Amino acid sequence: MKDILTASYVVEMIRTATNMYNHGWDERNSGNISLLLAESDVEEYLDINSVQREIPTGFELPELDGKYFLVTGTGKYFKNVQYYPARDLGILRITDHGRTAQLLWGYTDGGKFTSELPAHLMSHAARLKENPHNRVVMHCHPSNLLAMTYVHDLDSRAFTRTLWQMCTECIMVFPDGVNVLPWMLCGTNEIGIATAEQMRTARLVVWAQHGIYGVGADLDETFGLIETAEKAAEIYLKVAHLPIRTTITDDQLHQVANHLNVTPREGFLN
Ligand code: 2HA
Ligand code: ZN
Repeated sequence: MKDILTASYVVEMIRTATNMYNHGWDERNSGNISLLLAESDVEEYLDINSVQREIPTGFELPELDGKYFLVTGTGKYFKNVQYYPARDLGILRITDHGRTAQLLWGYTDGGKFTSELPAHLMSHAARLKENPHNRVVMHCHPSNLLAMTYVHDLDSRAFTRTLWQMCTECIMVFPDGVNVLPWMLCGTNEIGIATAEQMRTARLVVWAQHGIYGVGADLDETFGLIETAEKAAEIYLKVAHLPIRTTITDDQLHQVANHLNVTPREGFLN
């Protein structure tokens, strides 16, 4: 069997966590990533009949039974993942109607999956219904998006419109917009259910005064989605306190969308 540390999905996960840390999005133990794996991807590197431990998830989600995920560990620092991947990452198989995660590899210090597993797995289930190619759920604490939730209207339409107006290509990268949840207690099934519900209509969900969730078909695409929204929030914070003399109009946003063949979220443009 091949060495799991050479698997492209493990290598990419390590690079992504490191890059997110270097962007300042994941201070201390913040942030978490989950990546859906095909059984064939896992079998190449691990004996899938050799379960190291069974860990209760604390919720039910029958539609993910039999699915495999590479998931960052709870309490682990993204800056360290590159040095201790077998300790800070784990490969899980979901069973028992979603109630149990079978650990096949990782969390070697006796640790377990991220405290935000409910939001991750519920978001995977919700997004797979919208896009069968979805593989990634990513959470982090980018400073500008977070800051924006203190000074901007938290209505999803208003928040999205502001981001779209900050950089011409935002509407191309997230035509489905951004959904915003008010402050809620993190790490709970309740915030997981609320996040998954918002994921039905957008691939980005902001948690006010906390951070953001992004989803996508691969790690690069999902990173790029969050990166683009964070850049727009940065521009917003640079200009919000200055007299605004010009902006991107709705007519211009329609022109960009038509030119790039994307459909903006229904009702978000005038
Ligand atoms: O501790 O970011 O939301 C990881 C988190 C919790
Ligand atoms: Zn967080």
